Amino acid sequence: MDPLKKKFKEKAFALYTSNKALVKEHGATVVDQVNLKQVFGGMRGVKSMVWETSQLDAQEGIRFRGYSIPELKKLLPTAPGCKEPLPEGLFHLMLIGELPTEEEVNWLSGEWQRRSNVPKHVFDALETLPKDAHPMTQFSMAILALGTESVFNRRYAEGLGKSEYWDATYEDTMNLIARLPRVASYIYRRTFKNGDHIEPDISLDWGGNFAHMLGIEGADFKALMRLYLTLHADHEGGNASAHSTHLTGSTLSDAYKSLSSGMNALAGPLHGLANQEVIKWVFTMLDVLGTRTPSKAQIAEYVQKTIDGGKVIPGYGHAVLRQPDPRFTAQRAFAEEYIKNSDIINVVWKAFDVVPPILQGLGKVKNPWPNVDAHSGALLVHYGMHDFSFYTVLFGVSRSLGVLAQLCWSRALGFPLERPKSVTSKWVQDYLAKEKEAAVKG
Ligand code: HAX
Repeated sequence: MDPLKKKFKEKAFALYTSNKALVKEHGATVVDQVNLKQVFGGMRGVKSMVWETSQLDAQEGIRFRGYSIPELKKLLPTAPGCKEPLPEGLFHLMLIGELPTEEEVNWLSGEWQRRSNVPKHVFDALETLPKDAHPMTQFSMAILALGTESVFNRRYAEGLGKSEYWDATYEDTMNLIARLPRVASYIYRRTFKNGDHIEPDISLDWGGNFAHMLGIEGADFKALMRLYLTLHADHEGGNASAHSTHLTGSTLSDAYKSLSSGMNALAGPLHGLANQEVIKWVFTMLDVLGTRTPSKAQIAEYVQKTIDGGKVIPGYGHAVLRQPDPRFTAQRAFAEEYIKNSDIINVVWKAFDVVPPILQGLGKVKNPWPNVDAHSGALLVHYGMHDFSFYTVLFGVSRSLGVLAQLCWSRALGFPLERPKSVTSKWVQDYLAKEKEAAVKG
């Protein structure tokens, strides 16, 4: 058994045992109540699932196993000569709840390299799609095609016992994460670079090798990819990509089908596709205004025009957060440190000053601040990646780290099939009528 799996097994067994006792003793304790607004309003804030790898605070933002992003930037191991954290380190932290040593992170980089071979039929399957199929469609399909290798499915068919589900899921998780950079860069190069593919560099770490295979060389882009893949990895369990992965996984569907579900949710413009929409919105604005260096007043006017057209301002707002997203702040700090004077980044920074007061003025937007997607496109454009429709794939490669680490936990903790109760509008009307009648009767 590999050292990471061995540690996971110890931790998971301990938590499984203590959770069983906890639910036995306190199973009837009420931890939340649901009102009608939440029933009709996308279940905002309803505490109804367990997610071990990270937790979101509305004011403070995300904490991964208790660590904030600024803390992780200091504490996670880095690649030689690079200041940004290695995403391998965050995966280790999310999976077993401990900060990794440099040795442990190097082991993980090597392990993912060892497992990274993508079967030929996955590339063949991608080649059946037209080149202009959206990269997220290609990505989701490629993940399903990788699933022919599922260890869980093979062992389940052979009669795998419940107590071993986590073991096979760990194997699928490690294989799948290891293979995603190769698959994603293949999609990028076939769609945007005439199928001129780049072989992996096995001397590099997971994120560095991904940057290399995308074909954007230079230490700074590798640093950006390591940071990007760390920042987008997890955002607790209720967001649409995490929840879709979790829900599908709860049927004992394998890690590949579960992640593919999550990626389909990420591909919506209210979620991960917002990173593509932000940069499209910015460039359309620059075209309409006829300048690459608009004033704040010009941006404000365009923001108002977008809202008047019945559209949202992409990259702003959040279902849970009520402050600027620390993932936005971390990307801004990266730009301040690595990039001197970029027109496109200046536009994003001006928008940061202009958009929130306008959204606040609408009186209905609960969070007028930028989210994770407001900044990432400008950084990618700066380093020469102008292919906006690929951006959500980058997000997806990163998101695999959190949702698959959690899938291992869900299996280890024996989480059951998810099955909340739904009601009809008629049921709600009848329920309210009965309540009224009961109140009248006293
Ligand atoms: N621009 C204009 N109006 C906005 C807005 C924005 N950025 N954000 C919210 N609103 C509007 C909503 O559309 C809603 O209007 P109606 O009542 O007329 O329907 C009202 O304000 C209340 O919405 P809310 O409660 O503040 O926000 P929700 O929890 O319903 O939705 C969203 C959260 C992220 C979907 C929303 O803020 C939005 O559409 N933002 C723009 C898209 C975006 O950036 N998505 C990415 C979010 C982060 C993420 O998941 N990344 O992957």
